[in-house]
Amino acid sequence: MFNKILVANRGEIALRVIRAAHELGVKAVAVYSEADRLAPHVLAADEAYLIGPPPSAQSYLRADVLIDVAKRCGAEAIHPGYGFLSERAPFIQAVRDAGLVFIGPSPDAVTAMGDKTAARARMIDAGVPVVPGTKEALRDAAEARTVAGEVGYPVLLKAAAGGGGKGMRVVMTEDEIERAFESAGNEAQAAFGDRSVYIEKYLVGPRHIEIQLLADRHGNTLHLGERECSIQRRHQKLIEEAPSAVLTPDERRAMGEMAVAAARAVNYEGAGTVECLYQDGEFYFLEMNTRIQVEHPVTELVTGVDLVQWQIRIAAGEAIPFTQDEITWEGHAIECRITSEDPANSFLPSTGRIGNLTLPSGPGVRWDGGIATGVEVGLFYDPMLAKLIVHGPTRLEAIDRMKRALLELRVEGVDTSVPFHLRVMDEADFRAGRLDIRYLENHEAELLGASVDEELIRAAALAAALLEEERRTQRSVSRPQASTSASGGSAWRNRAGWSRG
Ligand code: MV4
Repeated sequence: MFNKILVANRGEIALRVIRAAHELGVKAVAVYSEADRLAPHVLAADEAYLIGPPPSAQSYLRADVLIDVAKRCGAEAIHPGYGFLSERAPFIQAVRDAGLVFIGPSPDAVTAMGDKTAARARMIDAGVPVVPGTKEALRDAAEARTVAGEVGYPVLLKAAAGGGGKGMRVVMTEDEIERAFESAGNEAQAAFGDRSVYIEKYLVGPRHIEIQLLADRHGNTLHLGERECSIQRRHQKLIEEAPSAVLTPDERRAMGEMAVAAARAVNYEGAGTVECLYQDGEFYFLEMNTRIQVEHPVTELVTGVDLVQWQIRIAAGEAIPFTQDEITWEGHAIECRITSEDPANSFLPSTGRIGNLTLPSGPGVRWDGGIATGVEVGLFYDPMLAKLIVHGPTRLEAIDRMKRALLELRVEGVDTSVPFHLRVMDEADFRAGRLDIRYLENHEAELLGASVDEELIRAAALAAALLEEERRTQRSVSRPQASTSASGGSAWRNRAGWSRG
């Protein structure tokens, strides 16, 4: 096992990796930008190094600086988290060239999956089902017209270098195909410096279901089941769960075996995810994410497998000691991404200094956060502040547990997505498991309007504050120490002091 690793990330995922390292007896080194001097990941690490000004291009994306820090502090490996440098093959190669271990897959595997047409071709060769369409990029608009005619409308044009929806165009009828080919190409060129696009049959209203994988360098490639990720807005997931409400054990096995075949086809190592579209019992490979994903905790809660620990163990050369048959799924887990965005205002990013923070806890509740009181939330980084994850015996119990936890959570100082999540937990289609990738668009009116829930939260918070205040006064009469140990003046601080006393 390593003695020390460098965590090349920030926020909740940096903390998550630091925690996994510490549980393995590994020292964790943080890096931070000038905007993150007071960030929780800096405090949690054994050492921390300033790497540059707030913009990511001058800090968290500085491959050279990160490798230099790792070498100087004596770290043997680098964990990239997600985003930033996590899926950049040249960075992985540079880490290796510096004599360090990249905690993740090989640069070849990342490159193979990064080019979407190349990945599709490889998957077809490996017998993995893909959506009907072209194996290669289209040469010109005329070819687009021919192929679209063969595949049958509606079709979807996708950027070969893409992913995440950029350079994508739905084409409903033949008269739109040439214009769409040009505009998809232009967008792909602007976003990825590569105008290649290809065609797939457009599926209307599928679910987005993905399979978690773990692979070591001793020939073990296992799947840990699926996550249902259909609740998203503009390709940003908002709520994820495991297992999916619809998969049968046979479908889970089939999808898992498909994902394992996909990983084996690129000699995959580490934790990875195969994203699929699922409709009417059929599933199709979409792309593979060659990193740990934001939503990994729901899989951890239902399988009991610590994915981040295994990333580190696998990178250190360990073999996975359990078999596919030993992976079992228990109960139901749900994750809500808590973002600094105002759902009542089209998810407008909200900025400010985090004030009082009351975190949910109790049975089946997990908080993977990257914020603390006093931390400034700006616009330099992703608006995701934290993830609230719950686990319960059944899906409905998990939903009601999530409601309870969301009502316990109080984040002062910025607007958050919490009111949105509360509404989803009460929404009939969600509760019935009737989900597809159009869920949010189809429920916009109920989920994003003027906020009744906020009133409820405020009323509940006020009631709780009054109750705490009353308890505090009573307690200070019977046990005077209690009131002096509670340092701040607010009822919320006293609440923490009380629960610990
Ligand atoms: C599709 C599709 C329908 N049919 N492909 C969106 C991002 C990229 N990763 C793939 N995406 C899609 N590909 C075919 N042939 C619909 C989407 C899609 C989507 C997929 C997953 C999650 C959310 C989505 C939202 C809109 C469209």
